[in-house]
Amino acid sequence: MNSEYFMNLERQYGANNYESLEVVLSKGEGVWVWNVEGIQFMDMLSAYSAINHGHRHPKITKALKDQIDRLTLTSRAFFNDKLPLFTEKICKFTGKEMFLPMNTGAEGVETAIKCMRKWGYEVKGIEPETGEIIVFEENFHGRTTTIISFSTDPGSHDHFGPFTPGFKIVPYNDTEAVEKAINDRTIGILIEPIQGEAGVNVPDEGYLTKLQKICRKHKILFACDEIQTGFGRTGKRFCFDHEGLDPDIIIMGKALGGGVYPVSGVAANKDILGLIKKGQHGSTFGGNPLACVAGITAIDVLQEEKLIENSATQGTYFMKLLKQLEGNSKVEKVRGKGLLIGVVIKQSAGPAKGYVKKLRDEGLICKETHDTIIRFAPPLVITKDQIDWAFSKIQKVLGD
Ligand code: IF1
Repeated sequence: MNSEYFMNLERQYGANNYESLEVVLSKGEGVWVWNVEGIQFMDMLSAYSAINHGHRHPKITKALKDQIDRLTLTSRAFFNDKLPLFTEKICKFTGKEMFLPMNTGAEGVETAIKCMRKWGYEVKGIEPETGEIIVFEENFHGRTTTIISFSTDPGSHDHFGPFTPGFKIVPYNDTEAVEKAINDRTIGILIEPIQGEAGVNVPDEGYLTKLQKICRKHKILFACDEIQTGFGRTGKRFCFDHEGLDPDIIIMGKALGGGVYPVSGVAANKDILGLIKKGQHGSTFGGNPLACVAGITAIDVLQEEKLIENSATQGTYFMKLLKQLEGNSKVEKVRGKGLLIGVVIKQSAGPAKGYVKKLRDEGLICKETHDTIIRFAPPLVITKDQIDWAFSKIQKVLGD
């Protein structure tokens, strides 16, 4: 059974909601993956930053195997002996007082939206069910019906209505637009510190600081979606750390699961998260012992192996190499932070997808976003030698 067989089988029985790159993976280790024919590729996508620790990190897989042999799922009808340790771990890691665990990123965002609204009505005194959350053009926060209600991407949004009201969409990287959007029903701001899906859209330095200040001035909440940018991806613990910020709500997911298991959640102080009372929110799988062990070990490995520091070091090095291509016949611009890097392909050089296929043929897999941007986001365990190897392939495909 070769790659063709598997792709055809999926095309026959699977819903067509993806246009996957034609590579059928069956094994992974560290920054490397292998297809069913045994050909090796470097993973430069990391499952959209969920594989920050590399594929099958031995400490993480061991912890999960041990836990699988003890206890996997209890529901929150009962306590288990891992969730308390996980909540403590996250609170110490984030500096927040409370944590609410969920599974997927979208559920984390939904949780944040519910918390923000409750705070808006019960603390800020906005008339119930009328509040507004400010969000940004080209945002990506997930796929639920409420979240796609404020998506500006027609593919994510159109024909999925009726939509959830209560969101005001303003341009990204524009503080005036935010000021103008604020009124007496405004609850807060929900933002990605770097817009991933929009094409690794890095805002101006100081922009997030200004947003936090605006929030404090108007006594509204500042919520950061760190699902893609968190846990070292951008060379800091969270992306907001680049500006020394302290968002009221931190939403995390992806890499929190150590590349194995869906783990997400929201961290905030008691004055916000404490408003969610018994029976008002939850999840069958959220906070299960397996998820908690994944989360605990993911944070331990991040710290023990200094993956955040490595992301900063290798990210700076990789960026310096890639910048050499800027302004050549194919590359318009290179942007990003840490190991979250977007390469903008010139319109005249044709669609990014063609280069993604050529890179795959060279043994490096990545993914385009929109028609013109290639995202490079390798696991944070990547070494300098591996970056050199990757760059030699990238140079071959994107160089003059
Ligand atoms: C797909 C994009 C990345 C996210 C942020 C919440 C979520 C995501 C900032 C939801 C998810 C995904 C989902 C994945 C592709 C990927 C993606 F291209 F679609 F935008 F990473 F850039 N907040 N991002 O980036 O998390 O519910 O998926 O766990 O195929 O939809 P989720």
